[in-house]
Amino acid sequence: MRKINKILVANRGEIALRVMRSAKEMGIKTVAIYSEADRNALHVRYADEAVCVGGPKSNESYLRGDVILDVCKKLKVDAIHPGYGFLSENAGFARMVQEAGLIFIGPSPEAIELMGSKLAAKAAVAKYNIPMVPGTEEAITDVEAAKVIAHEVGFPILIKASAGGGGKGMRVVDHIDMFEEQMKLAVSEATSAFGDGSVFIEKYIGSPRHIEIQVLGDTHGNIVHLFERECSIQRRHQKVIEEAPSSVLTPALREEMGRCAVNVAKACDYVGAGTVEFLVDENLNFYFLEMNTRLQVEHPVTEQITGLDLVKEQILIAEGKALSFRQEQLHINGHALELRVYAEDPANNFLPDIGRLETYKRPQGLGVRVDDGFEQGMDIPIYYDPMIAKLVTFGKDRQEAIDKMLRAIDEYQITGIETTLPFGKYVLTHEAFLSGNFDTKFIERYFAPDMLKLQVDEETEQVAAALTAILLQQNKPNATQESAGTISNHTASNWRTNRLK
Ligand code: MV4
Repeated sequence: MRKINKILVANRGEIALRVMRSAKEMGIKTVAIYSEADRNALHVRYADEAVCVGGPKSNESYLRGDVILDVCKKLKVDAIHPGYGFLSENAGFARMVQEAGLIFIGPSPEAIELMGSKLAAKAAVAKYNIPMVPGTEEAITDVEAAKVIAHEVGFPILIKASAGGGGKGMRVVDHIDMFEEQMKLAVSEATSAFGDGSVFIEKYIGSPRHIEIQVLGDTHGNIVHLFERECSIQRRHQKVIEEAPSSVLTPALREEMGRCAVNVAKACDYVGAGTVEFLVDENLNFYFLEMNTRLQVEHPVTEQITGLDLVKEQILIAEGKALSFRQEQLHINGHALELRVYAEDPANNFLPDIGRLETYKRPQGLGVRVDDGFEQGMDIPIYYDPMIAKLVTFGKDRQEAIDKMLRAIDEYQITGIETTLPFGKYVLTHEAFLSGNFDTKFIERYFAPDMLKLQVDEETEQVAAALTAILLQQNKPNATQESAGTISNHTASNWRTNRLK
């Protein structure tokens, strides 16, 4: 047991703020680090102390583990929270933190390392009888031997990089004739991206859902799961909308996947908050993919349905405390959605759109949570992830969460840059999303940029119809100016905000 009095947050933006808020509630002092591009950032102002650690580029600042450790020594920091991205899944950094006598708020370097290799992860969990996609258990090196295996597995197959993430080094092969060429491409892509050319084969699951399970493990060997998040709405391996719970899991399947996730965590003696990723096919067969050894971007949806503060739990675990609840005490309450608001232009192939937030007004009200790191007038720096905010809604059921999200999107006012808000509205009103019957191919299948134009056209049409009605009303001899004026004001203001999106 080791009391934490001061935490350095080795991150920026919304997640740095998110972590500091929980620390503050626990009476823990906070230290921010920042780059030259983030001098005026909110996380810098929020922290009790803040130190500039270098230039705007990540590898000059947020990735400088050595500089960060120096700051910790100078400011007598007890623990480092890495957030997500940057150093969060760097086993070498976690080890350096430990060796400096500090607490890394996360799993052991060994667990990070093990789960960083997909092949090692699959081998480690194999003894727990976890369902996995059929394929090779080891890296393939010999093309002819690999072809034999590909035949056994059956085409189409997927060649994956063991060190991979975010779909890099992944190749679908439909026919044996293409195998050798695709394998060579996968190996060279993996070598240049990860410095490790190990690849393996899996049966290709054509239109899977991506469902992940949140787990928490303490240093006393207790591990629980906090149910699932449905993350199938993705674009080029970047999640766009997440929700909890999933509309397809039955209580029995949820329990089974939860038990598997807990076993995956056991297989690497997992400590802290982690996420076990599964693919789920159209017959609701599920397969373990990999484990993410960090707090994830989309953790708020789990917080909303469980009532737990995941950052607080991480900190308590890091202090050596035992989990204060057992699996049987955890229940799903209500439904939560998260829309990631990116500074990208959905009408222009999601091109990153940098610039100043000329107008920035957050939606508010019951069941709406905005995790962000910006204020009106700030510039979005070009050096980092273009996510502006996570818009989270929570309702008694899925429909209420959707209604709140649509209301919140309309209320959100952002000008100066294009955002993915209109794209979110498109998805949230799409029949496939509403029915719950969708998978990772949703965007590919249903979205083209001109659909947003249609959406705007529809709104414009509605406004035109309303204006016509008002004009007709005004022309009626007994209509009062006042009532017509009220309608017109309301309509005009809606028209303006809708146009801004
Ligand atoms: C797969 C798959 C189909 N079959 N594995 C993509 C990133 C990496 N985490 C795993 N990924 C996939 N693995 C087999 N055997 C399809 C994907 C995949 C995907 C997975 C989750 C969410 C979105 C995705 C988009 C394209 C492909």
